[in-house]
Amino acid sequence: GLGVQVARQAPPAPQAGPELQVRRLVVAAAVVDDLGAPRRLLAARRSRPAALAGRWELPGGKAEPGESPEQALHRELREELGVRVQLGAELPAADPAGWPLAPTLVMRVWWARLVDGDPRPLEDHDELRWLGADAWESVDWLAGDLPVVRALLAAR
Ligand code: 9L3
Ligand code: MG
Repeated sequence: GLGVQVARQAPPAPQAGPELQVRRLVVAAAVVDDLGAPRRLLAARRSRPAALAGRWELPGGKAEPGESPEQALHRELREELGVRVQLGAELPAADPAGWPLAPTLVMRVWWARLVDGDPRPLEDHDELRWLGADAWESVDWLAGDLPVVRALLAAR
């Protein structure tokens, strides 16, 4: 034959419509005592909303429009815990967009270490706890945070 190749028709691109959901970005920190050899991990117990109260999470929150994820994380840790941190590497997620929390929320997580301030539960939390090396799974993590904590354990 002449070897003429006919490209297969590509499937039509999906149309943007009301079903196309943009996921909000949540950023969170694995605050540890030592970025090189993490032993203790900081866990924070949510006080609100009621549906999440009493469950533990990695501190953080929603990035605002115009903020980089790292800027958002520094702001959240200052507001929630009253601390300044140095960020280490991001914990890679299977989906480069981050760890799924909900249909409309995806979370990215960075290792971090304190550089200034003693963490205090200033908003949205009623208790903070340093989890020892063998106790990272010892609290009732939010469902979305549990796979993240397991990946932190595997990576540390
Ligand atoms: N969330 C889950 N795990 C986390 C963080 C920081 C946040 N480690 C969820 C809880 C809320 C939403 O993301 O549904 C937004 O978090 P925030 O802004 O209320 O802290
Ligand atoms: Mg928060």
